[in-house]
Amino acid sequence: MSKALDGVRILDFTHVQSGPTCTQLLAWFGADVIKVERAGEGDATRGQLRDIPGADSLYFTMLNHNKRSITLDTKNPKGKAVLETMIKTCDVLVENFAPGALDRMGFTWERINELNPRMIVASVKGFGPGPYQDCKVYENVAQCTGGSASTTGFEDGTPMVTGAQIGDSGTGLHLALGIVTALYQRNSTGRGQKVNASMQDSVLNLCRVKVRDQQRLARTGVMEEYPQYPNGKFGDAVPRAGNASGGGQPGSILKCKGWETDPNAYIYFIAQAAVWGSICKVIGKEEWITHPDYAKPRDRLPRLASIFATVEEWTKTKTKFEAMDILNSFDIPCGPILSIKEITEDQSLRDTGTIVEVDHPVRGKYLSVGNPIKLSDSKTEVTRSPLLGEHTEEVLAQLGYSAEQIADLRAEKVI
Ligand code: CAO
Repeated sequence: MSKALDGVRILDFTHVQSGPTCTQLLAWFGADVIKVERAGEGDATRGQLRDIPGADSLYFTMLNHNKRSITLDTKNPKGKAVLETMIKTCDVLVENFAPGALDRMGFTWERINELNPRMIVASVKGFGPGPYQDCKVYENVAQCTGGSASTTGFEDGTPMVTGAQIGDSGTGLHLALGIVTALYQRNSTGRGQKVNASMQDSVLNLCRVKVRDQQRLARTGVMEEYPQYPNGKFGDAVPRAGNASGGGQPGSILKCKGWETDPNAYIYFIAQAAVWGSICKVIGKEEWITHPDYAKPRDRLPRLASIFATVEEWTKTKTKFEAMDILNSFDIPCGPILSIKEITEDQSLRDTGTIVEVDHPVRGKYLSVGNPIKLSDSKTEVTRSPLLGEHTEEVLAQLGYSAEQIADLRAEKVI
């Protein structure tokens, strides 16, 4: 079966997480992704958080599937010449170096554009133009500067980062969309362009509802679905909302049977207005269906804490899976708190390729998250990440280098 991005060649100059998640997605859609790494060490994540001595870490293997790897010293003049050949023959260059690194290497946008006017140059940076444009950034810095940390956590606690890598993988996703959009536009213009996604911007895009709330707060001084209502105080900025729902339907995390010993025996319960009657029946509070304090969504807002406490008396009598089944049979939206262990053991996620088992020549079999985006005409087959420089000879030969030239480059430690 053909792949959606068959024929697209990517010069993958990415490292760590944000850039590699982007190019991995493009590889899953069929692009030929050639990862350029420094000889000897390669992407720093190959050696980070190692669980098997001498084997590429899971951090690296899980972010670099379906790619080829070449080693190249791009600061050496002969290495630069190889890179120039690659620029001339690739469609997209993706990088997430610290600000200015590509320019310092001699590959400014103008230079790349001169070498290949059709090339798309896609970059992740921590910040867009402005006071912080020159700063290096990692995941949690982006979460803190993009609005996520100040709005996550409990009212009486510190700002909190989330386990979802919204700064890195979130930005990688944004960048991937920018790249395929630029490829599409190139069909009509014939020109490449720059694609920039900053980590702060991407996190903020994911925190869009909090910007909504900031303006609601400024106008009305109160937000009735937040846990601060009706008894707490609102300041002038969007507060941390605990586990309250981010949308128009109130929700909360409630204890289930076994919560005393199992840290994940909880369920997220949404008191959706459309099924209020069913909720009342399930928890044995039929009188709430018509009671003036509970019948309408607005009446319930000042009573949310006590309503959820009452629902919790019911959820505590069920396991999270029993509660899920019963509530869903009444169309009541809810979700058990699944541990990563439970998720990785979930057969249905394996059946769809969202959790995959991959074989690696050094580490053996390991689990990974597959492609979460399913295309019916472009199925993803996850193949292992490349060993450092595994494809150097192969790629250079494709670029027209003879065996002798390749041997010279190796002798001079350029590759
Ligand atoms: N050959 C020769 N030199 C190479 C090379 C190669 N193949 N690949 C990289 N280099 C050089 C770069 O040119 C750079 O050199 P200079 O500093 O002399 O210009 C150097 O390696 C280091 O690059 P870096 O500054 O990007 O790496 P770092 O480890 O110091 O910083 C990071 C890492 C992630 C903080 C930084 O790259 C960054 O801020 N990137 C943008 C934001 C981002 O993507 N962050 C998310 C990372 S995932 O959490």
